[in-house]
Amino acid sequence: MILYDLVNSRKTHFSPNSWRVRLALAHKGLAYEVRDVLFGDIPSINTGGDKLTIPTISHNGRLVTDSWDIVRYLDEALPQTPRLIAPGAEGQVLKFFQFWVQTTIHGGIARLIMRDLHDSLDPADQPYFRASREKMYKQTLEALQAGREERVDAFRKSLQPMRLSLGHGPFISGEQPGYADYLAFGGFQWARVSSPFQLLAEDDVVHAWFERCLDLFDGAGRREAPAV
Ligand SMILES: N[C@@H](CCC(=O)N[C@@H](CS)C(=O)NCC(=O)O)C(=O)O
Repeated sequence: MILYDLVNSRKTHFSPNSWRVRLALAHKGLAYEVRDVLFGDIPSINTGGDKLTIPTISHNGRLVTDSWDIVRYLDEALPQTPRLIAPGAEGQVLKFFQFWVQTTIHGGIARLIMRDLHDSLDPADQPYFRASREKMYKQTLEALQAGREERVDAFRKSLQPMRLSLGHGPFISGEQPGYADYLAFGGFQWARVSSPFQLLAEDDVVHAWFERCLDLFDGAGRREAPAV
C-alpha cells in the first residue's frame, strides 16, 4: 500500500485529511509506504484520469482518493481488519460528524493559522497556495489570520460538542479511539505542525484528548515535529 501525502518545507506531513487516514491505517494495523508530494506534484500522480486530492492511496494497483472513500474502501477490501465506518445510519451519522469537523474545526482553524501555514510550505508551493486560498476565502491570507488573539476564544467555544462528548469517556468514540477521533485529530494535527499559535487552553479537556491522540499507535502523531 502506498499513501501519497503532502509535505511542507520541513518535510513534515501536515494534511488534516491525510492524518485521519494515517490513524485509520494504524488502527487497522496496516503497513504502508509514504510518497511525499508537494501541491504542484498532485496532477502527476494520475496523469490520465480524474483529478486527485490528498490523501490518495494505491492498493493492488488501484488508486483511491478522498479520505472517506479510502476508509470505506479499506473496510470493504480488508474485512479481516477492524471496521471503522459502520454500514447504514451509524455510518451516516459519522459522515455528519465529518462535515462538522470540516466546517467548525478546519474552517475555524484556517481563519487562525492560514498565513503561518503558507509560510511553512515549500517555496515552490507558496504562490499556488496563496492564489487558491485567497480565491477561496475572498481575502488575503494576512487579513484572514489578523486579530486571531481576539478570535481564538470564539473558536474554543465552538468546540463545546467535543467537550460534552469527552465527558463520557477518554475518546469521542468512547473507551477506545475510533474514526470520529481520527477525523477531529486531523484538524488539530494540521495546526500543530503548521503554526506555533496556541489553539487550545492547556486546561481544556479537548487539549487532554489531543495529547492522548498524539500518543496513539506508539506516538505516530507525536513523531511529526510541531511548528516553532
Ligand atoms: N474530501 C477530500 C478533501 C481532500 C483535500 O482537499 N485535500 C487537500 C489537501 S489537505 C488537497 O489535496 N488539495 C489540493 C489542492 O488544493 O490543490 C478528503 O477528505 O480526502
